Amino acid sequence: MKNRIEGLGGLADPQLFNETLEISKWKQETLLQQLKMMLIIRGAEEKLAEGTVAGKIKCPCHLGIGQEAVAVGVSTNLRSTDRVFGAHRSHSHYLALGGSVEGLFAEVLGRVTGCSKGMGGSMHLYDGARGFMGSVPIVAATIPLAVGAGLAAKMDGRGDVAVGYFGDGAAEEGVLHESLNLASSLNLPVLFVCENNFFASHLHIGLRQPSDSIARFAEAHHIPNEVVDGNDVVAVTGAAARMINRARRGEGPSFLEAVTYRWKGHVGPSDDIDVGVKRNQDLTKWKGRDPVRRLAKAMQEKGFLSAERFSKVQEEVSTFINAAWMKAEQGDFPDQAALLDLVYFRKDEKR
Ligand SMILES: Cc1ncc(C[n+]2csc(CCOP(=O)(O)OP(=O)(O)O)c2C)c(N)n1
Repeated sequence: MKNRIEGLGGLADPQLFNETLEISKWKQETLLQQLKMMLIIRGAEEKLAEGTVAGKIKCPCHLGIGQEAVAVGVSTNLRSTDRVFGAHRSHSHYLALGGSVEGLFAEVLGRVTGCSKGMGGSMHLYDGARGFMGSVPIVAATIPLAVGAGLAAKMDGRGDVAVGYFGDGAAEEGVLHESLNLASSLNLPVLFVCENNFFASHLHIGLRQPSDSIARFAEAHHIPNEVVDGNDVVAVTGAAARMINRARRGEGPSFLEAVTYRWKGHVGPSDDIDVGVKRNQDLTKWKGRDPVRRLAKAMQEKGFLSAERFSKVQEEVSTFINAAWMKAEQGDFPDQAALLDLVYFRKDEKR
């Protein structure tokens, strides 16, 4: 197509940016926590894939396997009084803030013990105590909610920030542009995080846009922005730290474009090789940019993590995930009355 530019350059090429991470400036303890969290997110999503294949999960699950570094890098810089909003692919956003794995599993299994009392499923996760104010599958709908939370945080004056996660597809909704405009005009403490995984459902960005870069929209609204390798947890952590610190200091919104890729199809456990012209070859190449492997390798090379310790961590995570699944399966289903009691808000009711 005429006029098409490749704004992301090398970041869009999975044969590049797959080297070992540069971790020398980072604390071993933080890196180990990040590695564990990425393993938990991946393990939990693999369990969800299994549960779907086994017919135990009835709700649609949008898996973000391959994209773990984004939520983990951003969340490393957040505190529980910050306000975070996700979308339809938000298991990682909820878990990286410390959301309960059992609560996630119980939710997708429709049990009362779920994080949304079994009424929401995979796309309506919530953990207010940890600052996860919810995910909503109406594409781009949570972006203005994050801006509203940013306005509230500014009025409260405690240095809290609001974060809105969304995909490259959501950037095609007008509300993103209205949200960027308002956040910029009112100088609100909002971090816009775009996980650019190139696809909106089944359509590649090359078939939808004249450029594969999303941060260009932030430029138009005079919002400082960075484009990073979204499969490098250290790069994401560093960029998010700069942006969140600016927001806490009252210096307004920022826009982080994290370039990544999802290993699974748009929804459910299959690879969806049918989704785009080159996904078949690209998927294999993108697995070379695996965020978990790259961090583990860097830690091993620096002597921060022995092969034995890594196996032990993987084993611990796997035991933890299996136990959470078994417990979640034991939860009760909600009463039928809950359909009306929990889905509609009644002002006069205590919850
Ligand atoms: C307003 C609205 N339009 C369309 C859809 C159907 N839909 C669900 S996800 C999706 C694609 C979203 O792509 P992106 O924002 O890039 O997120 P990703 O799935 O890549 O994580 C679409 C079109 C929807 N849920 N809401």
